[in-house]
Amino acid sequence: MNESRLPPGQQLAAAGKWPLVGERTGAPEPNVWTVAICGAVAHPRVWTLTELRNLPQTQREVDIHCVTRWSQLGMVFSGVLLEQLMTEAKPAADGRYISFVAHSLRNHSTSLLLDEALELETLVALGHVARPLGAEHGGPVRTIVPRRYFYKSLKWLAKIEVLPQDRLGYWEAVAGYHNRADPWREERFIASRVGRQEAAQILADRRMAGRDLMGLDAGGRNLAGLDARQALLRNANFVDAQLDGARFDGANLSNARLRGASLRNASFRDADLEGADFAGADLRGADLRGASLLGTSFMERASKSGPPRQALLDASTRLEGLQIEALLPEQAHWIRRLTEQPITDPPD
Ligand SMILES: Nc1nc2c(c(=O)[nH]1)N[C@H]1C(S)=C(S)[C@@H](COP(=O)(O)O)O[C@H]1N2
Ligand SMILES: [Mo]
Repeated sequence: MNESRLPPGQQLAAAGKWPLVGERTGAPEPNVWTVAICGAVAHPRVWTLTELRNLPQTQREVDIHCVTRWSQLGMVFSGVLLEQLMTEAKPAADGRYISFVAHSLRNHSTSLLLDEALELETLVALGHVARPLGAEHGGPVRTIVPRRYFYKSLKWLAKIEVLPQDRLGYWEAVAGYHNRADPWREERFIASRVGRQEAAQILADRRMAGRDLMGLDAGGRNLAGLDARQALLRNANFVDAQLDGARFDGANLSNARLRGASLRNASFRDADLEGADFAGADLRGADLRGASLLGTSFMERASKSGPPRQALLDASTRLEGLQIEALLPEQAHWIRRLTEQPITDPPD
């Protein structure tokens, strides 16, 4: 079954569905799209798309795993193996890293150890299921790096740089995503940006609004009424915290852990809740309108060790139909059932 192909903490996206994540379009297309190899290589060079298409093509079935907890298995991509291009370019002895740079407004990039990129059989992909790659998914050309979180797969590839030293990619630098990104080891984030003393002070003052507090550890804390509007709380730990009436409007809680938290009447208007975990949390009276819920979980999967933990939601929990559509299938199914049959008593 597919279960064994699913890394820890991931859930399947709906069959045939390929969510859009990150930048939605590249920069305006040049007349002639090229992919350049430069940096620590003996033979820097530039390929046009036609030249890439005329190189030997490889087809691969790849499972993709987004750090925001959705996976899609068996995606079929075709294109040129990075190895082929590197054989022509001949990396120098000191070329240890490889950075892929996008033709996009923010010059998005991501990097890998060169040896690792080759060993993982990185593909410079031109097609998806026998069709040209769609522009929203990085067409005409993107990289596909199997067995790494999908943020290592760059859309709109323009430049491949071989480097003696690593250059941190966009999400790795801005969002604190882990630089190796192995989904089987759940390498989602680097350690917290907040030191222990600073964290203690922040929790004592309860001043979180607008601050960058990635990975903050607030597990088990009493923070009722907290103001964390617009705070950057990716990967923060609020497990079993008391957060009744807390305000997280506009905050980024991507991949935050909120299992078992008490969140009655808390507000998450327009917050980023992608990949956040609310299993067992009390969300009665909470307002989640406008929040993005791709990969968010409210219910854990059934396990041998007992019944799955489920968040407590009822008719007073504010969610829009469209948001429920965006949830992963198992979650959406469960939430729909709940809204038809509201739960009023907390399970024990
Ligand atoms: N140029 C560019 N490439 C990117 C990103 C981005 O924002 N810009 N986001 C990354 C992330 S986080 C993911 S999950 C995948 C999403 O690819 P998709 O939109 O085709 O699903 O692209 C990766 N590559
Ligand atoms: Mo991602």
